[in-house]
Amino acid sequence: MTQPTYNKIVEHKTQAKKSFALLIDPDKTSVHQAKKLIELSNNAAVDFIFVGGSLLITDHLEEIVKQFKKESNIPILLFPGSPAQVTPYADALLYLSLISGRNPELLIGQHVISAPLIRKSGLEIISTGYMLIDGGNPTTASYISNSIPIPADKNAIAACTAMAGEMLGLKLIYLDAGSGAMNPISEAMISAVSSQISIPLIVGGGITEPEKAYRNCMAGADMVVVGNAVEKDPGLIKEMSVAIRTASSNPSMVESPESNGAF
Ligand code: 1GP
Repeated sequence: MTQPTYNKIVEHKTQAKKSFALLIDPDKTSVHQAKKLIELSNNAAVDFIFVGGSLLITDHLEEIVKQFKKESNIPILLFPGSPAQVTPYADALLYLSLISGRNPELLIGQHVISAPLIRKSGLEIISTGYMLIDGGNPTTASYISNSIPIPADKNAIAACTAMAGEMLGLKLIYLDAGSGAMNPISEAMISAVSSQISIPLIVGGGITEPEKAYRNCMAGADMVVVGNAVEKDPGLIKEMSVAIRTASSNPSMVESPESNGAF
């Protein structure tokens, strides 16, 4: 099966081009607001759109995805909190395994139940090692997942978890402090993880400042995800995009695994 969306993510990484993903949570975004976000995303050259959330109270996820497909060429990746959040109209699905937790349901259980449905959807499937990191406050993701996030200062645990994910064959690692996290993930942890893996690294959760998005990229994030802050101030889309693009033109601060002394 072809993997155009994943290939694009890898291509960006190979070219040291940092990616900006805008997260749209259908529970917090009306179809009308989504239309505005499409326009802003097109203008700011957002690289990817993630759609999903930990809960799904509303029923317009599919409508938002269709609207985006109609008015934008930006690839749409489903970022599902549950198998209920799957629609064939997106480009790809982040097939998340919560490798930071020890809840078997989110490591493999839900996947077994949803596998036939997901295959039938025809979506491009991107297996993703999803890692929740403590962001200083309980987030919906940490509560719903019934798992303990990795402590924010345990960089070696995060690095080893990501390494294991890569060696198990996962294609992306997503470090997430959870939507609306009080503390975003530290650059030290991003750097420790990034230096130990070769697959693309996504970082999100609690990023409210373009400067932080820039620093995350410089620390080794290949893609930065922002949701909550943009819901509050859609004007940030442009600023985040500029900051992430600026990082693409500067050499990353990531050291090689041999020299960084992570262990
Ligand atoms: C959450 O990483 C995403 O899963 C984005 O987080 O909504 O806090 O930007 P925010």
